[in-house]
Amino acid sequence: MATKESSAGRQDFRSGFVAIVGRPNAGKSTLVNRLVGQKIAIVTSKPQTTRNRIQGIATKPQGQIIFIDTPGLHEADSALGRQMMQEVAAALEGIDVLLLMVDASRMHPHADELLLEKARRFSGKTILALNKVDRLPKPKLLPLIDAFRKAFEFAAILPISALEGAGCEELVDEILKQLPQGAPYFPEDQVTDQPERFLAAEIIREKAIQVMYHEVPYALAVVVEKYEETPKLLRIEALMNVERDSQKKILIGHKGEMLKKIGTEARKELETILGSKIYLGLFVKVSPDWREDPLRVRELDWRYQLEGLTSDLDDKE
Ligand SMILES: Nc1nc2c(ncn2[C@@H]2O[C@H](COP(=O)(O)OP(=O)(O)OP(=O)(O)O)[C@@H](O)[C@H]2O)c(=O)[nH]1
Ligand SMILES: [Mg+2]
Repeated sequence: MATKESSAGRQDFRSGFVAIVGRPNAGKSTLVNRLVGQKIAIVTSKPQTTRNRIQGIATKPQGQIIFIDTPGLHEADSALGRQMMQEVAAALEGIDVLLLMVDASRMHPHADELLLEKARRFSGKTILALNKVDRLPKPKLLPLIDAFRKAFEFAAILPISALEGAGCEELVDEILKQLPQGAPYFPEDQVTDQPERFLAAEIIREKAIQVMYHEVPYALAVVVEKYEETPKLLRIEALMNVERDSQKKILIGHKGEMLKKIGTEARKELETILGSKIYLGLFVKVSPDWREDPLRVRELDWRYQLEGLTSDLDDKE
Protein backbone atom coordinates (compact mmCIF):
# COMPACT_ATOMS: atom_id res chain seq x y z
CA MET A 1 0.00 0.00 0.00
CA ALA A 2 1.19 3.49 -0.79
CA THR A 3 2.21 5.62 2.15
CA LYS A 4 1.17 9.24 2.59
CA GLU A 5 4.48 10.59 1.27
CA SER A 6 4.83 8.18 -1.61
CA SER A 7 1.28 8.67 -2.87
CA ALA A 8 1.44 12.46 -2.63
CA GLY A 9 4.89 12.57 -4.17
CA ARG A 10 4.03 10.29 -7.07
CA GLN A 11 4.48 11.78 -10.51
CA ASP A 12 1.07 10.69 -11.70
CA PHE A 13 -0.77 12.01 -8.62
CA ARG A 14 -3.67 14.22 -9.65
CA SER A 15 -5.35 17.04 -7.80
CA GLY A 16 -7.92 19.70 -8.41
CA PHE A 17 -11.19 21.45 -7.67
CA VAL A 18 -14.63 20.18 -8.70
CA ALA A 19 -17.81 22.22 -8.21
CA ILE A 20 -21.05 20.28 -7.82
CA VAL A 21 -23.95 22.21 -9.33
CA GLY A 22 -27.60 21.26 -9.66
CA ARG A 23 -31.18 22.07 -8.70
CA PRO A 24 -32.18 22.16 -5.02
CA ASN A 25 -32.61 18.71 -3.46
CA ALA A 26 -30.69 16.89 -6.25
CA GLY A 27 -28.42 15.22 -3.67
CA LYS A 28 -25.26 17.34 -3.98
CA SER A 29 -24.49 17.51 -0.25
CA THR A 30 -25.27 13.80 0.16
CA LEU A 31 -22.66 13.04 -2.51
CA VAL A 32 -20.03 15.29 -0.95
CA ASN A 33 -20.46 13.61 2.44
CA ARG A 34 -20.19 10.15 0.88
CA LEU A 35 -17.08 10.92 -1.15
CA VAL A 36 -15.34 12.74 1.69
CA GLY A 37 -16.28 9.86 4.00
CA GLN A 38 -17.63 12.10 6.73
CA LYS A 39 -20.55 14.44 7.29
CA ILE A 40 -19.41 17.96 6.45
CA ALA A 41 -22.55 19.28 4.72
CA ILE A 42 -26.08 19.20 6.08
CA VAL A 43 -28.74 17.20 4.24
CA THR A 44 -32.53 17.47 4.52
CA SER A 45 -35.50 16.37 2.47
CA LYS A 46 -36.45 20.02 1.90
CA PRO A 47 -35.05 22.03 -1.04
CA GLN A 48 -32.63 24.97 -0.63
CA THR A 49 -30.86 23.51 2.37
CA THR A 50 -27.31 24.52 1.43
CA ARG A 51 -26.71 28.28 1.52
CA ASN A 52 -22.93 28.60 1.22
CA ARG A 53 -20.28 26.93 -0.83
CA ILE A 54 -18.38 24.39 1.23
CA GLN A 55 -15.25 22.50 0.32
CA GLY A 56 -15.08 18.77 0.97
CA ILE A 57 -11.70 17.13 0.47
CA ALA A 58 -11.33 13.51 -0.67
CA THR A 59 -7.80 12.12 -0.77
CA LYS A 60 -7.29 8.83 -2.63
CA PRO A 61 -4.06 6.97 -3.47
CA GLN A 62 -4.28 8.32 -7.04
CA GLY A 63 -5.22 11.90 -6.28
CA GLN A 64 -6.95 14.55 -4.23
CA ILE A 65 -10.34 15.94 -5.21
CA ILE A 66 -11.60 19.11 -3.59
CA PHE A 67 -15.36 19.14 -4.04
CA ILE A 68 -17.22 22.42 -3.75
CA ASP A 69 -20.80 21.86 -2.60
CA THR A 70 -23.09 24.68 -3.73
CA PRO A 71 -26.64 25.93 -3.09
CA GLY A 72 -29.28 24.53 -5.47
CA LEU A 73 -29.94 26.55 -8.64
CA HIS A 74 -33.23 28.43 -8.51
CA GLU A 75 -34.81 31.72 -9.54
CA ALA A 76 -33.82 33.98 -6.67
CA ASP A 77 -36.57 36.18 -5.30
CA SER A 78 -34.89 37.52 -2.16
CA ALA A 79 -31.55 38.99 -1.09
CA LEU A 80 -30.72 35.59 0.42
CA GLY A 81 -31.58 33.82 -2.84
CA ARG A 82 -29.40 36.21 -4.83
CA GLN A 83 -26.54 35.70 -2.37
CA MET A 84 -26.94 31.91 -2.76
CA MET A 85 -26.73 32.19 -6.55
CA GLN A 86 -23.62 34.35 -6.20
CA GLU A 87 -22.14 31.52 -4.16
CA VAL A 88 -22.67 29.19 -7.13
CA ALA A 89 -21.04 31.68 -9.52
CA ALA A 90 -18.07 32.08 -7.15
CA ALA A 91 -17.74 28.30 -6.81
CA LEU A 92 -17.22 28.01 -10.58
CA GLU A 93 -14.20 30.31 -10.56
CA GLY A 94 -10.89 28.51 -10.92
CA ILE A 95 -12.26 24.97 -10.86
CA ASP A 96 -10.80 22.15 -12.94
CA VAL A 97 -13.97 20.10 -13.52
CA LEU A 98 -17.68 20.91 -13.35
CA LEU A 99 -19.92 18.19 -11.98
CA LEU A 100 -23.57 18.71 -12.82
CA MET A 101 -26.08 16.72 -10.82
CA VAL A 102 -29.66 15.88 -11.70
CA ASP A 103 -32.30 14.11 -9.63
CA ALA A 104 -33.08 11.48 -12.26
CA SER A 105 -36.01 10.11 -10.29
CA ARG A 106 -37.97 13.35 -10.67
CA MET A 107 -37.21 14.37 -14.19
CA HIS A 108 -39.22 13.81 -17.26
CA PRO A 109 -36.74 12.75 -19.87
CA HIS A 110 -35.57 16.17 -20.94
CA ALA A 111 -32.30 18.04 -20.47
CA ASP A 112 -32.48 20.83 -17.89
CA GLU A 113 -31.60 24.11 -19.67
CA LEU A 114 -30.54 25.90 -16.49
CA LEU A 115 -27.85 23.28 -15.95
CA LEU A 116 -26.83 23.11 -19.58
CA GLU A 117 -26.26 26.85 -19.56
CA LYS A 118 -23.71 26.40 -16.76
CA ALA A 119 -21.95 23.69 -18.77
CA ARG A 120 -21.86 25.84 -21.92
CA ARG A 121 -20.32 28.76 -20.08
CA PHE A 122 -17.64 26.61 -18.47
CA SER A 123 -14.46 26.20 -20.49
CA GLY A 124 -13.26 22.94 -18.91
CA LYS A 125 -14.65 19.41 -18.85
CA THR A 126 -18.14 18.77 -17.48
CA ILE A 127 -19.36 15.48 -16.03
CA LEU A 128 -23.05 14.74 -15.55
CA ALA A 129 -24.23 12.63 -12.60
CA LEU A 130 -27.78 11.28 -12.78
CA ASN A 131 -28.58 10.77 -9.12
CA LYS A 132 -31.14 8.72 -7.16
CA VAL A 133 -31.08 5.80 -9.59
CA ASP A 134 -32.01 3.57 -6.63
CA ARG A 135 -35.46 5.04 -7.08
CA LEU A 136 -35.98 4.47 -10.76
CA PRO A 137 -36.08 1.52 -13.12
CA LYS A 138 -33.20 1.36 -15.62
CA PRO A 139 -35.32 1.71 -18.79
CA LYS A 140 -36.48 5.11 -17.52
CA LEU A 141 -32.89 6.29 -17.38
CA LEU A 142 -32.04 5.77 -21.04
CA PRO A 143 -34.21 8.57 -22.53
CA LEU A 144 -32.76 10.97 -19.96
CA ILE A 145 -29.18 10.03 -20.83
CA ASP A 146 -30.09 10.43 -24.48
CA ALA A 147 -31.60 13.88 -24.02
CA PHE A 148 -28.53 15.19 -22.19
CA ARG A 149 -26.10 13.54 -24.60
CA LYS A 150 -27.77 15.25 -27.56
CA ALA A 151 -27.76 18.63 -25.81
CA PHE A 152 -24.13 18.81 -24.73
CA GLU A 153 -20.82 17.04 -25.09
CA PHE A 154 -20.21 15.81 -21.55
CA ALA A 155 -16.88 14.20 -20.65
CA ALA A 156 -19.01 11.46 -19.07
CA ILE A 157 -22.58 10.75 -18.01
CA LEU A 158 -22.88 8.52 -14.96
CA PRO A 159 -25.93 7.11 -13.17
CA ILE A 160 -25.32 7.14 -9.42
CA SER A 161 -26.95 6.80 -6.06
CA ALA A 162 -25.33 9.26 -3.66
CA LEU A 163 -27.42 7.72 -0.90
CA GLU A 164 -26.59 4.07 -1.48
CA GLY A 165 -23.25 4.40 -3.23
CA ALA A 166 -23.95 2.83 -6.62
CA GLY A 167 -21.76 4.33 -9.34
CA CYS A 168 -19.86 6.54 -6.90
CA GLU A 169 -16.48 4.82 -7.33
CA GLU A 170 -16.81 5.07 -11.10
CA LEU A 171 -17.60 8.76 -10.69
CA VAL A 172 -14.45 9.33 -8.62
CA ASP A 173 -12.36 7.49 -11.25
CA GLU A 174 -13.87 9.62 -14.00
CA ILE A 175 -13.19 12.85 -12.10
CA LEU A 176 -9.59 11.83 -11.37
CA LYS A 177 -9.08 11.13 -15.08
CA GLN A 178 -10.06 14.73 -15.86
CA LEU A 179 -7.89 16.39 -13.19
CA PRO A 180 -4.43 17.75 -13.92
CA GLN A 181 -1.34 16.09 -12.47
CA GLY A 182 -0.13 17.85 -9.37
CA ALA A 183 0.58 17.69 -5.66
CA PRO A 184 -2.25 17.67 -3.10
CA TYR A 185 -3.54 21.07 -2.00
CA PHE A 186 -4.46 19.95 1.51
CA PRO A 187 -3.07 17.53 4.11
CA GLU A 188 -4.37 13.98 3.58
CA ASP A 189 -6.45 13.98 6.77
CA GLN A 190 -8.20 17.30 6.18
CA VAL A 191 -11.82 16.86 5.05
CA THR A 192 -13.15 20.42 4.86
CA ASP A 193 -12.23 24.09 4.90
CA GLN A 194 -15.23 24.79 7.09
CA PRO A 195 -14.55 25.90 10.70
CA GLU A 196 -16.12 23.68 13.39
CA ARG A 197 -18.01 26.69 14.63
CA PHE A 198 -19.89 26.96 11.32
CA LEU A 199 -20.47 23.21 11.17
CA ALA A 200 -22.11 23.52 14.60
CA ALA A 201 -24.45 26.26 13.33
CA GLU A 202 -25.30 24.13 10.30
CA ILE A 203 -26.06 20.99 12.32
CA ILE A 204 -28.43 23.03 14.51
CA ARG A 205 -30.10 24.38 11.36
CA GLU A 206 -30.40 20.85 9.95
CA LYS A 207 -32.12 19.54 13.07
CA ALA A 208 -34.53 22.48 13.05
CA ILE A 209 -35.33 22.10 9.33
CA GLN A 210 -36.09 18.43 9.89
CA VAL A 211 -38.87 19.18 12.38
CA MET A 212 -40.19 22.44 10.91
CA TYR A 213 -42.65 23.02 8.08
CA HIS A 214 -43.85 25.70 5.66
CA GLU A 215 -41.82 28.91 5.84
CA VAL A 216 -39.92 28.31 9.08
CA PRO A 217 -36.98 26.31 7.60
CA TYR A 218 -36.40 29.04 5.03
CA ALA A 219 -36.75 31.89 7.51
CA LEU A 220 -34.16 30.40 9.88
CA ALA A 221 -30.55 31.52 10.18
CA VAL A 222 -28.32 30.16 12.94
CA VAL A 223 -25.35 32.02 14.33
CA VAL A 224 -22.95 30.54 16.87
CA GLU A 225 -22.26 33.31 19.33
CA LYS A 226 -20.07 31.45 21.79
CA TYR A 227 -17.70 28.56 21.13
CA GLU A 228 -15.52 27.85 24.14
CA GLU A 229 -13.40 24.78 24.67
CA THR A 230 -12.78 23.98 28.32
CA PRO A 231 -10.92 20.89 29.59
CA LYS A 232 -14.24 19.21 30.45
CA LEU A 233 -16.59 20.29 27.69
CA LEU A 234 -17.21 22.36 24.64
CA ARG A 235 -19.60 25.21 25.32
CA ILE A 236 -21.66 26.33 22.33
CA GLU A 237 -24.28 29.05 22.39
CA ALA A 238 -26.27 29.76 19.26
CA LEU A 239 -28.79 32.35 18.22
CA MET A 240 -31.58 31.14 15.96
CA ASN A 241 -32.94 34.03 13.87
CA VAL A 242 -36.42 33.81 12.39
CA GLU A 243 -38.42 36.51 10.62
CA ARG A 244 -41.64 36.68 12.60
CA ASP A 245 -42.98 36.28 16.08
CA SER A 246 -45.28 33.46 14.91
CA GLN A 247 -42.21 31.54 13.66
CA LYS A 248 -40.45 32.12 16.96
CA LYS A 249 -43.42 30.59 18.78
CA ILE A 250 -43.41 27.52 16.51
CA LEU A 251 -39.66 27.08 16.91
CA ILE A 252 -39.82 27.25 20.69
CA GLY A 253 -42.92 25.06 20.84
CA HIS A 254 -45.29 24.30 23.69
CA LYS A 255 -43.37 24.78 26.95
CA GLY A 256 -40.15 24.96 24.92
CA GLU A 257 -40.45 21.35 23.81
CA MET A 258 -39.56 21.93 20.17
CA LEU A 259 -36.41 23.88 20.95
CA LYS A 260 -35.41 21.25 23.47
CA LYS A 261 -35.83 18.49 20.90
CA ILE A 262 -33.75 20.39 18.31
CA GLY A 263 -31.09 21.08 20.94
CA THR A 264 -30.87 17.46 22.06
CA GLU A 265 -30.60 16.14 18.49
CA ALA A 266 -27.98 18.73 17.54
CA ARG A 267 -25.93 18.17 20.70
CA LYS A 268 -25.86 14.40 20.22
CA GLU A 269 -24.69 14.64 16.63
CA LEU A 270 -22.12 17.33 17.39
CA GLU A 271 -20.72 15.25 20.25
CA THR A 272 -20.19 12.39 17.78
CA ILE A 273 -18.69 14.58 15.06
CA LEU A 274 -16.47 16.71 17.30
CA GLY A 275 -15.63 13.95 19.76
CA SER A 276 -16.21 15.92 22.94
CA LYS A 277 -18.88 16.49 25.53
CA ILE A 278 -20.96 19.53 24.67
CA TYR A 279 -23.12 22.05 26.43
CA LEU A 280 -25.46 23.55 23.86
CA GLY A 281 -27.49 26.67 24.58
CA LEU A 282 -30.06 27.79 22.01
CA PHE A 283 -31.72 31.20 21.87
CA VAL A 284 -34.37 32.45 19.45
CA LYS A 285 -34.57 35.98 18.07
CA VAL A 286 -36.94 37.69 15.65
CA SER A 287 -35.01 39.48 12.94
CA PRO A 288 -37.81 40.90 10.79
CA ASP A 289 -37.57 40.03 7.07
CA TRP A 290 -33.81 39.44 7.25
CA ARG A 291 -33.88 37.50 3.96
CA GLU A 292 -34.89 40.64 2.09
CA ASP A 293 -32.05 42.75 3.48
CA PRO A 294 -28.64 42.25 1.78
CA LEU A 295 -26.82 43.67 4.80
CA ARG A 296 -28.54 41.31 7.27
CA VAL A 297 -27.94 38.38 4.91
CA ARG A 298 -24.25 39.25 4.92
CA GLU A 299 -24.13 39.66 8.69
CA LEU A 300 -25.60 36.21 9.18
CA ASP A 301 -22.98 34.64 6.89
CA TRP A 302 -20.25 32.74 8.73
CA ARG A 303 -17.40 34.25 6.74
CA TYR A 304 -18.54 37.71 7.77
CA GLN A 305 -18.69 36.56 11.38
CA LEU A 306 -15.25 34.99 11.00
CA GLU A 307 -13.87 38.35 9.83
CA GLY A 308 -15.40 39.91 12.94
CA LEU A 309 -13.85 37.23 15.14
CA THR A 310 -10.44 37.67 13.54
CA SER A 311 -10.54 41.42 14.07
CA ASP A 312 -11.63 40.81 17.69
CA LEU A 313 -8.50 38.68 18.11
CA ASP A 314 -6.38 41.37 16.45
CA ASP A 315 -7.79 43.94 18.83
CA LYS A 316 -6.77 41.84 21.79
CA GLU A 317 -3.17 41.49 20.63
N1 LIG B 1 -33.37 7.88 -2.89
C1 LIG B 1 -32.33 8.70 -2.89
N2 LIG B 1 -32.39 9.84 -2.17
C2 LIG B 1 -31.31 10.66 -2.20
C3 LIG B 1 -30.15 10.36 -2.94
N3 LIG B 1 -29.26 11.37 -2.77
C4 LIG B 1 -29.86 12.26 -1.95
N4 LIG B 1 -31.08 11.84 -1.59
C5 LIG B 1 -32.05 12.53 -0.71
O1 LIG B 1 -32.43 13.75 -1.34
C6 LIG B 1 -32.68 14.77 -0.36
C7 LIG B 1 -31.84 15.99 -0.66
O2 LIG B 1 -30.48 15.69 -0.49
P1 LIG B 1 -29.38 16.84 -0.34
O3 LIG B 1 -28.04 16.18 -0.37
O4 LIG B 1 -29.69 17.73 0.80
O5 LIG B 1 -29.61 17.64 -1.70
P2 LIG B 1 -28.89 18.97 -2.19
O6 LIG B 1 -28.74 18.87 -3.67
O7 LIG B 1 -27.66 19.23 -1.42
O8 LIG B 1 -30.01 20.06 -1.86
P3 LIG B 1 -29.86 21.67 -1.65
O9 LIG B 1 -28.79 21.89 -0.63
O10 LIG B 1 -31.19 22.08 -1.16
O11 LIG B 1 -29.54 22.24 -2.98
C8 LIG B 1 -32.37 14.11 1.00
O12 LIG B 1 -33.56 13.66 1.55
C9 LIG B 1 -31.45 12.95 0.62
O13 LIG B 1 -31.49 11.88 1.52
C10 LIG B 1 -30.11 9.12 -3.67
O14 LIG B 1 -29.15 8.76 -4.34
N5 LIG B 1 -31.24 8.37 -3.61
MG1 LIG C 1 -27.11 20.80 -0.23
